[in-house]
Amino acid sequence: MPRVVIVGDRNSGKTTFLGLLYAAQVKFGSEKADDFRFHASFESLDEVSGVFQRLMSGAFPDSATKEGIREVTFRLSPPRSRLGILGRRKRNSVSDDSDLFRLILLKSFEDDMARSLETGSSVGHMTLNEALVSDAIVIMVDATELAASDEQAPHAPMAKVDAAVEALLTAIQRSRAHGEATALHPIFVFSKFDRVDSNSLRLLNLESAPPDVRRRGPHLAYGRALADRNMPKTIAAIKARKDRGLRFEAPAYFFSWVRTDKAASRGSEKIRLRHSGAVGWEPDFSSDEYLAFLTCLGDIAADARR
Ligand SMILES: Nc1nc2c(ncn2[C@@H]2O[C@H](COP(=O)(O)OP(=O)(O)OP(=O)(O)O)[C@@H](O)[C@H]2O)c(=O)[nH]1
Ligand SMILES: [Mg+2]
Repeated sequence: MPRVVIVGDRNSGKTTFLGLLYAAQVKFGSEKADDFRFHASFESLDEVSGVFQRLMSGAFPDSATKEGIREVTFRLSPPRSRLGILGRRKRNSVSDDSDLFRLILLKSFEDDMARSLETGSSVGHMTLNEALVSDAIVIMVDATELAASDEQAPHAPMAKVDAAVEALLTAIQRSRAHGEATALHPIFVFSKFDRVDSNSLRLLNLESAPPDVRRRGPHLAYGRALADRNMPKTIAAIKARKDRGLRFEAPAYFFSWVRTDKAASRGSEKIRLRHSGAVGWEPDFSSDEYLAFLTCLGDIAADARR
């Protein structure tokens, strides 16, 4: 079962991401029934659908649900077109065409990493153990914290996250150095992109919004520019070539946003809903990016089977 570990700063949008992933499942599960099937497993369904229902009522996850979710299991069926090769394999049942994923949220990630960086001790056991055997690592980058000017560089809010992720990757690298060659897929997800500071984009001569995800080259270049500038240590760790053991694949980049309106109560935001043919209503979010993300996971699973 492919394992996907999600890491990110506190309040970086991890739970919202899971809720929107569920929304994407609802959307594509009904619009493209035969292309995409994504079911939250029974154990995690209540919690994830709880977050989803909250989003549908216009609210972000509350602190109660924030505490709850640690892990989500879901099933993802590859699009029919990709079943060509698989179809030739002997399969016991139809459901075998799909992949069961484990999405694991590393809760104590930031604290764990900070502690080990300060004290020079090794990374917390739990954190490492979960990440050790993962096939992909989703690095949640809060787009509202991207560097907006050059002066900020050494003290950028992102520097701490960068150092923490670098430390995690290095630890994974070390622990897998003597094992058989394996691959780990780094996936950057830039969250809250509706709230990105235009200065942090202008700093890198980037357009005010990422290119359509179907324009693969420009989309990749856009994500790469942001990660290179804001997560330099992590990128260096990914690029460091090793002769043996773990191999980091080229990173993938996705952008998450949801449209919001000012709510009546001060300071809070309300999620805007939009009409959607199949489901009626859904949050107004970057569903194309989520579909591409799910496709990316499908490819990773197909890779792992080979
Ligand atoms: N405008 C906007 N705000 C967002 C978005 N995603 C998250 N937020 C804001 O960020 C807050 C935190 O989001 P969560 O999804 O709870 O973040 P988290 O990483 O799960 O937080 P913890 O579990 O507490 O570490 C939300 O309450 C929203 O205010 C987004 O796409 N757009
Ligand atoms: Mg959360």
